[in-house]
Amino acid sequence: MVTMRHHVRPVLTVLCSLALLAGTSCAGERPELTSEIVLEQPDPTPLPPSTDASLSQPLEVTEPESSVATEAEPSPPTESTPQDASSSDTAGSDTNAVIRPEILVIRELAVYPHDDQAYTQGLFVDEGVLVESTGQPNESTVRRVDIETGDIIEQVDIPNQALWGEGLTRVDDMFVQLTYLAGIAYYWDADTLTLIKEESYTGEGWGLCLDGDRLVMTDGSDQLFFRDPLTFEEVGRVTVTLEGESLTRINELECVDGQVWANIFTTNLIVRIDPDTGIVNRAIDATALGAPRPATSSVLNGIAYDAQTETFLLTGKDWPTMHRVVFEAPSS
Ligand SMILES: [Ca+2]
Repeated sequence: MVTMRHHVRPVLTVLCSLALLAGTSCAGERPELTSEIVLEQPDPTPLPPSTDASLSQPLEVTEPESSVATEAEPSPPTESTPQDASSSDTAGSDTNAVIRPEILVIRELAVYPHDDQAYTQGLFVDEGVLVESTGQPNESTVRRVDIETGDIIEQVDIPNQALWGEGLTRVDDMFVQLTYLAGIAYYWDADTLTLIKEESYTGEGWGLCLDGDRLVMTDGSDQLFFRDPLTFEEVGRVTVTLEGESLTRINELECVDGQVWANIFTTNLIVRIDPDTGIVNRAIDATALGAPRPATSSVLNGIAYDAQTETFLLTGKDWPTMHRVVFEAPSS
């Protein structure tokens, strides 16, 4: 049993409601996924700005954290404990304290066209040009896209059209692209989009980004997997927690300045994760984008950081729009 101060419970409740309304969970109740299922669109419940000064206090728990990764996941690493969150801005001194994320809001700077036939699975900005990985059998591609016009500059199909393209990032002079269930990582020449090599891995492939000298990868669970960028060998992993509870269905990723931004599958929730601890230290409700969504499968997915403008680009599966945004503290 975990008890919380009544005045902070709504924060976790609202955040988790985004996932729960979409059939997912913040509490580690991960459904079995045998395919990239289509779920109902999340209820567009807006996340109110956090203006309650009392929310700056950490949650209190009566028992040490022990419920993380109770699924058939591999054992979590020992470093995944709230008290190790020294890099979090909200870290407390209580060894039982639960780190609570800062709630940010989206400020939209521009809206651009996006191919509404692009089932976006990976999104990356490469020197001002979008590089996008799309999924679905017979529709999986790697493409270069003009950010502002949405025009496809160059596109190649993945070699096996029975597979799904998934997360994508850049490593040296290559783009690395996951596949959903095949355990294959494609390495593409970043200049010519020709296939250089393949590496293999175990399990599902969802999101991918490069954090310094290691890849960060998700598989739909509550784990961030760290891999060698060239051999794809696993070099570590961490369990992701939101207010002390396992956070599952972590999808598309973006590594920025040592932190990992992530879409949470089938929700409008975007989080920032400290990869050293797995703790979510920022949370954003992207419902405010108000993007047209042509189908129930058209969930928010695709987050890329444009270093030239210090902005993020967000889109979704088959969304007709791409959104340039910044995340910031709510105005008081
Ligand atoms: Ca990305």
